[in-house]
Amino acid sequence: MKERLEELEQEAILKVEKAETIDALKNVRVEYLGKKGPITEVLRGMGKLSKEERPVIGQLANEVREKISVAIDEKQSKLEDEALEEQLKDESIDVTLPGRPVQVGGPHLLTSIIEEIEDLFIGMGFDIREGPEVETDYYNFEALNLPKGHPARDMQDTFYITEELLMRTHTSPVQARTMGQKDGKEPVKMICPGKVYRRDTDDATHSHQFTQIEGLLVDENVRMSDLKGVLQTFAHKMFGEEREIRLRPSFFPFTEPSVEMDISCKMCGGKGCSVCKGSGWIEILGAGMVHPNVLEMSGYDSKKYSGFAFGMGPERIAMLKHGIDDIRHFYTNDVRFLSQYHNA
Ligand code: 2NL
Repeated sequence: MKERLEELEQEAILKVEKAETIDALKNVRVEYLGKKGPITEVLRGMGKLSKEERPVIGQLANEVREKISVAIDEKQSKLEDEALEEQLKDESIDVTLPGRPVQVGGPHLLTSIIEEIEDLFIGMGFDIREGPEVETDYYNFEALNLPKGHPARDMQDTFYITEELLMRTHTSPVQARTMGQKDGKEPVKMICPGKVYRRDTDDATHSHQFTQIEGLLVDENVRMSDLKGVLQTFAHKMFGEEREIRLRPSFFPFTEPSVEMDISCKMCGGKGCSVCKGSGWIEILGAGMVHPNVLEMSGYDSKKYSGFAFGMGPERIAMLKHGIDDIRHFYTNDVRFLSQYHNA
């Protein structure tokens, strides 16, 4: 019996060593230490032994059982440690790996252009003003020397809400409102960016909704040379110091005299090319000295006060600056177009 127990011990220890999984180890435990196991069987047969042998074999059987049990427990915790180690290795995060790229948005090109123009004029001491997009006939037309029936109204046909309310056709009403607030006493030095509307058929260069930035400076002794100096500074900052400007006579109902400003063509340096259509000059804005009627209607004494005003289209400025050939690109919001200008 003693030999049998020693044999069982060796056998079991060998199986414990060979067990590579927790399940396999569990089977060894059941096989050797279970109720139907060989050690239990040995103990059951002890009745045949002599009085002297019984405690010796009993003690040995318990020792063998204990040794096998300890071996199984040790192996068990070793396997569990290994499993945990493995799991931690699988679940570990490499914090040095680059992150997944996230699509980052940015300002719309028109927003960037408008903010750039705003910054230039803020730098020259102009305020930024905003006003309603649904306007009265009075502020959109009357106050700007465009009485009912004036032929220039046809050019600015728009979306009417009622007889007297309409979508503004330009940002000039913001200027008329601002002058009105000053009671004809204080100077005005402002620009007003915003959306405007006209009843137009959309194509590569026309849109029924677009943006405008107008500027107005009213004070005592404001002259045409002030207009020229401010607009030249603007052109140099916006398009480059090497660009020249040119003022051509024009007509607007709200200014007299009126001019259109061109900048020299960068593509050909003034020689004439396809961009400037052979002339060497590119038109960028309209301007003029504020018509005395407009000053008087807003409460200014036109003998004491004078002013200049100008208006430009940010779409056109952006198209010239970036060589964009279709105004509809600004409004159709194709990210393949827009994302090109996120750092513009
Ligand atoms: C253009 C031309 C212009 C003005 C806008 C203006 C406003 C007041 C008084 C006088 Cl309140 N004038 N605005 C003057 C001349 C030209 O815009 O081609 N815009 C895109």
